[in-house]
Amino acid sequence: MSLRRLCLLIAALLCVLGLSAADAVNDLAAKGRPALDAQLAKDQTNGRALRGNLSAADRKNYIAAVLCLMGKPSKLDQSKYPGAKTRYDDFVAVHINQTLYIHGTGNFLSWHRYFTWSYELALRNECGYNGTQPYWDWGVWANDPERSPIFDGSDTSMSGNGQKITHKSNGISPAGNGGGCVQTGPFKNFTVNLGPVVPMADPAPPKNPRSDGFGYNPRCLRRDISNYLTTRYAKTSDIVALITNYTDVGSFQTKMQAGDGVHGAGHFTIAGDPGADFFNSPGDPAFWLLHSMIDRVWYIWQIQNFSNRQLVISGGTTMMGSGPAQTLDDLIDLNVVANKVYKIRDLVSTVDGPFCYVYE
Ligand SMILES: *[C@@H]1O[C@H](CO)[C@@H](O)[C@H](O)[C@H]1NC(C)=O
Ligand SMILES: *[C@@H]1O[C@H](CO)[C@@H](O)[C@H](O)[C@H]1NC(C)=O
Ligand SMILES: *[C@@H]1O[C@H](CO)[C@@H](O)[C@H](O)[C@H]1NC(C)=O
Ligand SMILES: *[C@@H]1O[C@H](CO)[C@@H](O)[C@H](O)[C@H]1NC(C)=O
Ligand SMILES: *[C@@H]1O[C@H](CO)[C@@H](O)[C@H](O)[C@H]1NC(C)=O
Ligand SMILES: *[C@@H]1O[C@H](CO)[C@@H](O)[C@H](O)[C@H]1NC(C)=O
Ligand SMILES: [Cu+2]
Repeated sequence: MSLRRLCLLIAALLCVLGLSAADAVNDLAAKGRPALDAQLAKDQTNGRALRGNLSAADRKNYIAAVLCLMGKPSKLDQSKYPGAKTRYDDFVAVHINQTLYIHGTGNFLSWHRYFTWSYELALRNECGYNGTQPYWDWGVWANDPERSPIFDGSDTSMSGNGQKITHKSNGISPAGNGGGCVQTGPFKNFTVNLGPVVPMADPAPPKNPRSDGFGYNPRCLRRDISNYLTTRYAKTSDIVALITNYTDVGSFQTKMQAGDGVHGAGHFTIAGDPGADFFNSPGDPAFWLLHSMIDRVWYIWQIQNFSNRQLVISGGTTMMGSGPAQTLDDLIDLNVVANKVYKIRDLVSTVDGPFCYVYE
């Protein structure tokens, strides 16, 4: 019996809404499932985690765990990272630290998969969460993200848009429907501590006392949600085209991160501060739902041709394009937010290596 992994048996606890919803992205996910299930059977795992839509009760549990993480002390050296006050901030600091080596690079997908999974693990192990990481399917609410269950401002949402203020474009999308402080929902009192590093929001947030962004700079969470980008680049048809048009990982990950790709569309739909700051974006608690969807899109792309889309790598090791090519043996080190350093090759399958989850 394989004891390589000990997966949590929590599948039955999750209430996945709208599972049979007629949606072309879900159809692709279903089409790839037999290959994934065959791999699961081979591994003799004793359970699997389902990432999916959460019921209202599960959303509240998820939110409570996130607030718990935001209330726990940082594990980072406070002399080097004085702005990292909380355990939540530790994740933000690790992302700021590695930003130039994890975007537009060969490790973009695997790095963020491990990062999001480590966050989910922290919610479970450090804050007693018994569910899985939910995702924000951009396509489902492309016409009106503000009224999606993610951003409707209710107590089961990730809080709503920022207060409407007069402001200018962030350079990627025109001024949206908010721009000011988030004043609804569970994260209305949340304090952003780190950054900014490269703020694109207007008006600009106050400068960080340190040039590396690791100084203490408490301020409100701001968002500037609108449907400008989701209606252009992150509709269900856009997601389907991304999954079906690109057959090699290089062109797939490049399109995903392009100016008209789903990754930027997701980030700049949240926008604001820290949402519109490439380095600091995990400081918005909706980041994790966005990156879980990035991970889901990669997963659906992978299972369209399961055996040929795991151990493949393309791209360089720095955002600016310099440096050697990325290899599957390069390491991913998340410092204090994960306790193990993995090779990329161990992080490419959601049902091998440390992972054992499927998307529903
Ligand atoms: C998630 O829930 C929404 C609303 O119930 C539904 O429209 C959507 O299709 C669901 N998505 C998945 C992947 O089940
Ligand atoms: C930032 O990266 C450096 C170099 O890899 C490392 O020594 C340091 O521990 C990292 N800090 C964080 C917060 O991850
Ligand atoms: C999951 O956690 C929530 C909140 O602590 C609790 O109400 C629920 O009973 C737990 N479910 C299980 C099956 O342990
Ligand atoms: C926000 O903070 C105020 C003042 O400290 C408090 O009264 C209120 O309950 C808090 N709201 C939430 C949602 O935490
Ligand atoms: C996908 O391919 C179709 C047909 O060739 C094309 O019209 C569409 O623009 C492509 N979409 C993307 C996202 O590349
Ligand atoms: C899967 O990928 C292999 C190698 O690139 C290719 O030869 C094969 O046609 C693909 N199969 C499908 C179903 O796309
Ligand atoms: Cu990132």
